[in-house]
Amino acid sequence: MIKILDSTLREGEQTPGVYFDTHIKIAITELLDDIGVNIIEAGHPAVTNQIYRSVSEITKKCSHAIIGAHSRCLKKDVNLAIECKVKFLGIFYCVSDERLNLYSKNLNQVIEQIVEVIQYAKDKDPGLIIRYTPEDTVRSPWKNVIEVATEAVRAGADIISIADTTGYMIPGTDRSMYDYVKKLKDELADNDLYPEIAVHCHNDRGLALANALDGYRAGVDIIDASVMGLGERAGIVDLATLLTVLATDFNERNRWSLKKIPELYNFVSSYSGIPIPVNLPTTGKHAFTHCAGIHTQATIKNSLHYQSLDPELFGRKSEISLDHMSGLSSIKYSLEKIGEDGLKENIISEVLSKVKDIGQKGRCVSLSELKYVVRSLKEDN
Ligand code: HCA
Ligand code: CU
Repeated sequence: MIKILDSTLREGEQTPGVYFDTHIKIAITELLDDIGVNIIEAGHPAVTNQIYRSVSEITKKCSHAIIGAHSRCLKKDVNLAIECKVKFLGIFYCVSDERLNLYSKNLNQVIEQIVEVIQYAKDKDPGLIIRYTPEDTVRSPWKNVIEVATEAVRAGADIISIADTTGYMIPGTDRSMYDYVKKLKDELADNDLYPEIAVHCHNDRGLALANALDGYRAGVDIIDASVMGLGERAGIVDLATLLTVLATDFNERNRWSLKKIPELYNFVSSYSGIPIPVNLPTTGKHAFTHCAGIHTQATIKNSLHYQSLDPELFGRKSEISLDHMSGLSSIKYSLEKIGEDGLKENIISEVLSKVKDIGQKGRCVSLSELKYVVRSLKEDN
């Protein structure tokens, strides 16, 4: 069964300008817990005192999910995370040739440091789940990745995460996450090593979800995501879309309380100051709203004509937009909704023209506005 790691509080807080107070982080943790994610990456305690305090507060609250911290490959970062009493530690260190040059270190020196820090963390807390991530995994030389992953697992890492740090992978090409996961699992298995494998996919090319699903099909154990895909640059995998696709199209039914998702998204949007894009799948304002006359006419008869997901999954309903695209069927449907179904045909046509006029100014007519449109037309007639 796939595990979901939510990184809204860590990667998500790396969105420019986003900052969550401790009590907001606790509320987000509780909502994530209600939804049923497995691991919550709560922050990197070495970054600021506030993050240190929030991570410690979050671990004190009872939670079903495993609470984790992010850490550079340094004992001082590990110490701070352990002080916060996390059960999961994500250590990252890049092994691309360019980075090694930048640090003026060779691969062996870096491996030595990684092994030492992982062993140190395991000694301090043998129950700690350790993930090692060769940052920018997929653009680093394969030889470096396999060597460092092998030694990290031998030193005690439980999870190796494949980071597509720059959103570089493309399904079905020689940059396929599916092939990458298979190859990594196979080569580690050749050495009798079977760590859990995670994927962390950035969305620079808009392919984060596609790559994460590629990883899923190749048998990864953990997928990283965040609310609205918040994170560095174009962010990472959007949590709601990931859970929806896994629950409806793959073998992960009934795993998550999807009805809680709108509450989580509205909350995170309010306190991050980042609006939910109207066209974001499942959570966007327009995710289940039909507009053009042909669409609305068919949808009113049978919502499946233009929908392959059931809005009820998220406690939502299909909606019809009233604007310059509307036709008579949208108008009649909406009039019925406001209890005005007995109007004469000439008034209905006038309502349609008025709605189209307003729509041409670039806005939609809400049902509450429609009542007044009808009232004034009735008075004129
Ligand atoms: C970062 C980069 C990271 C790390 C992922 C991980 C990435 O912000 O430190 O530690 O698993 O995308 O590589 O988010
Ligand atoms: Cu990242």
